[in-house]
Formats: sequence, structure tokens, C-alpha cells
Amino acid sequence: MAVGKFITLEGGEGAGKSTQVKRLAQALSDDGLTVVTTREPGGVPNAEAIRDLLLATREDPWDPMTEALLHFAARCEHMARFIRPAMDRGDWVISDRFADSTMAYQSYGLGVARPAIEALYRETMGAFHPDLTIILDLPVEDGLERAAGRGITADRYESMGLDFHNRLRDGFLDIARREPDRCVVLDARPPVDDISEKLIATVRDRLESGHD
Ligand code: T5A
Repeated sequence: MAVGKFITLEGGEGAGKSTQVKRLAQALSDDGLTVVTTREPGGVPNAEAIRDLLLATREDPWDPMTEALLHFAARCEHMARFIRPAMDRGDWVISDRFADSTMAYQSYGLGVARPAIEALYRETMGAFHPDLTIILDLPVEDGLERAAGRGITADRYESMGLDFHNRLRDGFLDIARREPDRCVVLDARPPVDDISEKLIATVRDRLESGHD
């Protein structure tokens, strides 16, 4: 049976993930692949309901572990109802964020211990891992400025201080260092077209050569 591929795009706020997900999906479709796109937290109605809880600004913020559990709860729904069925059909799935965001935001950013996030991952996802993760990296100030430029009110993560966002950036780079076979870091500062070109070439090089 055909099994598709799972590609994730990761990075801090305003890194350009949503922009690049669309461009990558178009390029892979042009290559003749069946491609579906999705996002986290969310992707299916039950997970989108959890997303609304997580992104709302709250007077009494979640405890960081509660927050990690909510992200994994959303991810379980997403996996069972969207990612796994799509891959079983042979589709290529591109997700705007996945579990590296929980490690970066809830562990490096908010202080949940790394082994706790790893244990949650093992319990919920088993041996499943993305085939390829692209980490879009840029200075925190640039990303926050871009995110603000979208004209949407900042969600609660965007509203956190620069120290928090710098810990995330370091966290994503550390994740890439720990898993070089899965992760590729791309500079997210150049114009959109230049990043797309590199990103699409990286995906074709890493994943399409062995595809029949
Ligand atoms: N979260 C998520 C956790 O804490 N734990 C988790 O486990 C998970 C899964 C999700 C939030 O949840 C947190 C992380 C997030 O804070 P979200 O709204 O989906 O919330 O937030 P983001 O994923 O950060 O989405 P953003 O829209 O902020 O960032 P993107 O998708 O990286 O950026 P994009 O493509 O929307 O671009 C932003 C702006 O910049 C421009 C675009 O046109 C747009 O206006 N832009 C560029 N400008 C100049 N040069 C470029 N190269 C550009 N690329 C894009």
C-alpha cells in the first residue's frame, strides 16, 4: 500500500511558514504528487476547538504542563482524523507546525522538562516522525514585526516578551542540531521567492528522489 510523506514547517512567530506551505504544496502538486496541507494546533474540528482555548488571551494563563497536554490532545485528534488517513491514501501531508513547536514553546520557552515532552510524544505518536522538518530561522524582532504586519490582533504567544521568543529560536536550532537527518534550517530573512526556491529544492532532493 502507498504511504505518503509527512513534511513539517517550523519556526518562531512570523517566520513565513504559512506562506511557504502554500508554495511548497503547489510545487509538489506540479510534480504530480497528491498533496494536502494542514496546521497545528488545529487541522480538524476537535483540534481547532482546542486551538481556540490555547490562543485566546486569558486572565489566568494555563499551567505550562496543561498547555503541553492540550497541544498533544489536539495533535492526537489531528493524527487520527487527518494525518494518518491522508498518509495511508498515499498523500503527501505538509503541516504548518507539529511537535517541535511543543518542544520549543512549552519546553524551551515555558520550562516544561524535555523528558516530559519526549514521553508525551512517545505515548501519543509512538515511532512516527516527520520525514522532513524545515525550520525557518530569523531574528525574533523581524518575525514579530512581520506577524504584526498581518493586521491581526496578537495572540497570546505573540504577546510574550523578547526573552521568551529568543529561547524559542535557540530551542528550534537545538532541535535541528540534535536531529540533523530529519531537520534542515533555512534562513528566513531573504525575499519569499528566494526562500521558496531553496525550500522546494531541499524537499525534492531529500524526499522525491526515492519516490516511485
Ligand atoms: N504553538 C503551536 C505552541 O505553543 N505549541 C505547539 O505545540 C504548537 C503546534 C499558533 C501558535 O501556537 C503556538 C505557536 C504559535 O504561537 P499561529 O497563528 O498558527 O499560532 O502562529 P504562527 O504559526 O506563528 O503563524 P504566523 O502567521 O505568525 O507565522 P508564519 O506562518 O510563520 O508567517 P506567515 O507566512 O503568515 O508570514 C507572516 C507575514 O510575513 C510576511 C507574510 O506576507 C505575512 O504578512 N512574510 C514575509 N515578509 C518578508 N519576507 C519574507 N520572506 C516573508 N515571508 C512571509
